[in-house]
Amino acid sequence: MSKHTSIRNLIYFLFLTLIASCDDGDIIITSFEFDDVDLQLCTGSKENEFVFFKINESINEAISYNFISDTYSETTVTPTPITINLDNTTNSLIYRQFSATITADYYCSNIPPADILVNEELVGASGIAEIFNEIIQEDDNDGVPAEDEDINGNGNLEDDDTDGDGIPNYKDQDDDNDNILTSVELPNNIPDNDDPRDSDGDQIPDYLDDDDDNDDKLTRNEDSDANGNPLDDFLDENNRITPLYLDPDADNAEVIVAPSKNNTVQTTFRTTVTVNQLMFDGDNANFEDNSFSFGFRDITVSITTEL
Ligand SMILES: [Ca+2]
Ligand SMILES: [Ca+2]
Ligand SMILES: [Ca+2]
Ligand SMILES: [Ca+2]
Repeated sequence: MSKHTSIRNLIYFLFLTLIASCDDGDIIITSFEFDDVDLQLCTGSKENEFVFFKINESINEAISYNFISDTYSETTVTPTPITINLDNTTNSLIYRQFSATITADYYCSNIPPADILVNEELVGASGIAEIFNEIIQEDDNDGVPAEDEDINGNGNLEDDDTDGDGIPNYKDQDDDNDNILTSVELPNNIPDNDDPRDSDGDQIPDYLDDDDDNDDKLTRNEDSDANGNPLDDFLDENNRITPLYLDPDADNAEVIVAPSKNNTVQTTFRTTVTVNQLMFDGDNANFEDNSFSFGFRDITVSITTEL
């Protein structure tokens, strides 16, 4: 075969391919390639509308699922999954191929970029979307890793509550209810030594000790100005050296102060989105991925509760 013949054949082949794809007017997809990209979320233009989407930048493709729900929020646990039937209006799964790389703005901005064209589009004809939101992690960020707040060592973090305030230690910013945060009581200021500080040497680390100088006066009551902070109370305000709660020889009177009521927990929510029994029309009626998983999306927020 001459060089010219083979080039001509190639051109002919390309021409045929072009005809086939133009004539068809529809694309044939057997599966989607979005496993390795992050699930993203935007609020839609309609009230209570959410748009979950994944963008595969390397192939200029994206898949989205938009729905309307007055019960879904990223920070609300769904006791049972929310299920919604696709209806192609307010609840749609849409796959698109673009002329260029898109960004999240394509879904999140009210005005989509004008210079990006949709080359191909597939809309799910029917299917059942399942949206599930759960808490996967809670931590008080107090400097003690959650697993180390398993005081009784039984592997269950929920039943360790040193100070009896109803909050398990791994979610309690002040584990001994002495009004000094664990994050403040923990450091021992000794380089290369991870042992928590124990000021009075009673083998109870300060962050779990409600009487840090062992003078039989509760730390939270060694708060002369009763402002809820024992760190700013000294025997001699001019020569501030050791706070009263760490000074066993100070003759300060006890002031009855209640434990602080506010507690802040870093909470990670995970939303998982799946569209089951997914069907397309026409040339894609034999689509194989009829249970399409969008994967999950995590969001971490600070939640402050009042005891
Ligand atoms: Ca804690
Ligand atoms: Ca303490
Ligand atoms: Ca004390
Ligand atoms: Ca004080």
